[in-house]
Amino acid sequence: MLNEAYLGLGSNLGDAASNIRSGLETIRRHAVDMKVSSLYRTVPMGFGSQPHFLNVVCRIRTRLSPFELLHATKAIEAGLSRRRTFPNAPRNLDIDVLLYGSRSIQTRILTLPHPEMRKRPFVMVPLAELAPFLRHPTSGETFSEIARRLDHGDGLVYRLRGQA
Ligand code: PH2
Ligand code: MG
Ligand code: MG
Repeated sequence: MLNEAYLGLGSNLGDAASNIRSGLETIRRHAVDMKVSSLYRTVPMGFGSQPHFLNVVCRIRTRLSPFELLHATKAIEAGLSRRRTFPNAPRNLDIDVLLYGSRSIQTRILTLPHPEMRKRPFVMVPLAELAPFLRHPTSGETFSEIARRLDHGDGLVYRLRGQA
């Protein structure tokens, strides 16, 4: 069975653009097709004095289950030698599963839809670029409505170019 999933990628350590590019290349191997948002430069949220992030969101169609997909993203992060020092520390590459169809999942290792996504301009702006009219599975709002409502003043989210 093919399922549609959305993933968020972020990097603020080392060569962030190249980390995101190689993350995307590996994700592509787990997907029958993939569409990637523009690349965004974003202000770090939740942790002040850090380098800026590069963020993208991608949509894939995949035969992997949600847990297989989560496992794959962890393997890709580990392959890019992400150092887990402390929560929200700078990272080579962070890949978050945002959505898996309209599934709601609540387990210790995976919560879908991603519980923080609606608060995060660095997720919602690229997501609204890919799927403006798709609705959040639990709130029912479209992604463009959510993105518009979020405060992204002061260069919080800055579109760099048309494809990561
Ligand atoms: N990821 C976080 C916390 N804060 N801020 C930005 N701008 N981009 C991120 O990817 C990000 C963050 C936790 O994973
Ligand atoms: Mg994250
Ligand atoms: Mg993560």
